[in-house]
Amino acid sequence: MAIEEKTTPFIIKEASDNDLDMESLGRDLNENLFYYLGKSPLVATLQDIYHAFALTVRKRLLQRWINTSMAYVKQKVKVVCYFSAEYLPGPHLGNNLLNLGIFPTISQAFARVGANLDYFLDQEEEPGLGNGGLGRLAACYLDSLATLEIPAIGYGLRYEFGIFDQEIRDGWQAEITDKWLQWDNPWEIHHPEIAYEVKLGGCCQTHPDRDGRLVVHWHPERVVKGVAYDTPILGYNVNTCNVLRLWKAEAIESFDFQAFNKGDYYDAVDEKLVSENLTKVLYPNDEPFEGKKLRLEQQYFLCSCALQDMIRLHLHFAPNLGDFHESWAVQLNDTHPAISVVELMRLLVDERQIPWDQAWDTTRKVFSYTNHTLLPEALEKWPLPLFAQVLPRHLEIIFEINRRFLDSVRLRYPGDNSKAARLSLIDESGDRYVRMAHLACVGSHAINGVSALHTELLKSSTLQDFFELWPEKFYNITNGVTPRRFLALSNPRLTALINSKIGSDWIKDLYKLRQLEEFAEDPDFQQSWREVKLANKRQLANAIKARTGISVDPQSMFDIQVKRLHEYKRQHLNVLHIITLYLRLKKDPTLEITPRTIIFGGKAAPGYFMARLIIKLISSVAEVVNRDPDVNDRLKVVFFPNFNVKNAQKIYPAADLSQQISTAGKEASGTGNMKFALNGALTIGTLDGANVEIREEVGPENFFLFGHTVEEVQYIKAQGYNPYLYYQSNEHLREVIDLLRSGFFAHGDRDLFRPLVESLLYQDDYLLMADYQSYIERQDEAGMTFLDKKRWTRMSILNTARMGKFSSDRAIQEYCQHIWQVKPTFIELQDITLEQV
Ligand code: NBX
Repeated sequence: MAIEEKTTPFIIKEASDNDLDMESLGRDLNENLFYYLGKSPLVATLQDIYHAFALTVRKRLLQRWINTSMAYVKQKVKVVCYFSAEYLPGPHLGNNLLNLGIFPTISQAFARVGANLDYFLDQEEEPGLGNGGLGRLAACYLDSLATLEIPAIGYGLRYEFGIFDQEIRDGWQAEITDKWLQWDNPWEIHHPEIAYEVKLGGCCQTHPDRDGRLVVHWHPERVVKGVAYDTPILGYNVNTCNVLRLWKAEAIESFDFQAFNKGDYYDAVDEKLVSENLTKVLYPNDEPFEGKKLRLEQQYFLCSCALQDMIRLHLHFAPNLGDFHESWAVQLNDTHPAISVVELMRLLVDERQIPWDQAWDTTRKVFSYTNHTLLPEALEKWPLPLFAQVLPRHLEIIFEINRRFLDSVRLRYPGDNSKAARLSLIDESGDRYVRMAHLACVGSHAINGVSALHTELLKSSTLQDFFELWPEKFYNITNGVTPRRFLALSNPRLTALINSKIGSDWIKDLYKLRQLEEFAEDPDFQQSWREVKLANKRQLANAIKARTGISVDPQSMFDIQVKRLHEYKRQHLNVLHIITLYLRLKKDPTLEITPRTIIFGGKAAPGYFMARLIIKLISSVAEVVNRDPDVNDRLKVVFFPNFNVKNAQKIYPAADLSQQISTAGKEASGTGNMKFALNGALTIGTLDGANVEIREEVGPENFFLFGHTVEEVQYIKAQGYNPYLYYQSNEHLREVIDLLRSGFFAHGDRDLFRPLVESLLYQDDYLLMADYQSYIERQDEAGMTFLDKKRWTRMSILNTARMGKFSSDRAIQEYCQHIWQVKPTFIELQDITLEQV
């Protein structure tokens, strides 16, 4: 940053609108190339230019960020802290150009010198600091918070290795270590001066203090240092620039020379390695829950660093912590950061001697909790011995919270011991566990689900006892996605077409897309709409060819399912449909069908055998179908490797049909469903998660619905579900299963897919067999509808036009109003002098 001595001692230059003109951008780009990277344009690589350019843009963000943080401090605003163990922000450069409003000018400037901006954007390694929907939601929410000018900090972990890169080898998933930091990360600012000590393990002792009060001392087994790395998060078309603050674990002393002299060199190095291990790697399992000690340590490390940071910031400007809850609202992104409820109590009670009741009142006012799953196997519960080993003091505090909580429960439900046992923070039905969802509920003033259906199910099943106890604490806030990244940035063609009709206000107010409805039947508009889709499909077809070698026809229907691999998401139901179509073509090679390209993408948790096997199944079916002359290119199957944010931005805009086919009651919300529909894809889906609301918004006539409802699923299971009966009674289903188990797709190997087939025939927890027939019927209808170009295009336009509700801006406004009680703060861009600081 250019700091120059002038009349006042220091002035940060160019903190005004003219920092976005081409001259100043060009000058900074050259300077960064020369003086930061030490390169001349003659020898600079694409990566060098990307880097110099990123630094040029970052400078503009920092100017806005400093203005923003100073305004927050001066106006003593309430700040939202989003606590999340995962973030999937995607590449930053393109998004920052968009939000600064300079994407078109930059793109043209590159074109003028014969360069394609996309090549430079492509250089960026995305931070894969999350598994899937939950981490991406956190990133969408940071974008909306900044765009809505809400003071906010995202707190998370700076994993050195994020989610693995996926390759497909011989049809199987191979995991490659993610190296997102290998070229240095120009977006982050390392703050070694913002660091906190985090204690782990050991034991606790109680001593009287000078006044005779009992004080607890925690004697940890080890202490790790958390260091801040900040990434600026700029809003769209505003000066608000918030921050994503990620913590890296380091050893307390970076190198212990004394130990070296004493001959303990390896111990000293060991200590460093053990400490740094804490934030080495993201756990690549979404669900089910796995009780690993290092993961508990990671969770606690995040919470302790974040809360210590908030307390430091608070005490910078306030005399004490008495009004802490008036200045901060913390959202817990699932239970991963739920230990922060206990950590805040410890910091207030043990470290600042605040009376328990006051501390508890503050804590409950500060926290609120979002639940993202109903799957019982995904709920976090830590074995007591493990918990005691890592966080001995926290366990004591949990016992005390629980004692007081259960006392109040007993008063409310006299004599109902089973109620108390069900609500308890400790599961004592067998081995003892700490139930993190219960801790989050008790320690929060608000609890929310992520779609209307999910919230209803939370209230009637997973958190039923809590709902009965505190109905006023429950809210639904249906998820949303940012229209900036997932339409304006990723689909420039559609954006230009929409803008030509209704202007660009929809980027900040997605309900404005409704104005497109009046053009839904306009032949010229329809024609342009189809041309845009076709161009996007061509682009994806090229990427598919480059990544997989498979040629696909852009005129065919692009029928896409991209999301984490999971049995409940039923990618294998999609495969049953492919085999059904294949068999039809084999029986009658002259059959007229709608040509389809069925595209899959998504990662499987490395230890999830069935999910990995489903990837192998998709690849194996693809191998047979794609080269069978009887099929004659009318059916193509593609597994697009390494589905991440960057690839997603190419995929959503090219979809005709979006597959959202989870078993009803299993997908909390889904957000891919929203991204597809926003880009004009029609959905084939079940009444699950946010599909229900998407269908309501777009109209049932513009949505291909199939499958059993939640109530029907419950009923079928209660009756004693027998999937084998469906196999026996449905001839087509039987042919599909028989072909699968004959070894036809496995070079004659009858064993390869046996686990899948047997699970379907004899277990079928996710009701594929029960939903098969209605799925096939709706797929047939989708295929027929696609041939009616006018009708399809109308439906597609109406899907986009009616997506207003699914903007993350709407979701964040609801959080602000109902849960956080925070308001926007307008940020003016001005020069800053050191005197002001
Ligand atoms: O959160 C997802 C849900 O499955 C989606 O339905 C929902 O739309 C999305 C956002 O609300 N959950 C999810 O992505 N979970 C994880 O990624 C996860 C990560 C780590 C972990 C457990 C779950 N230990």
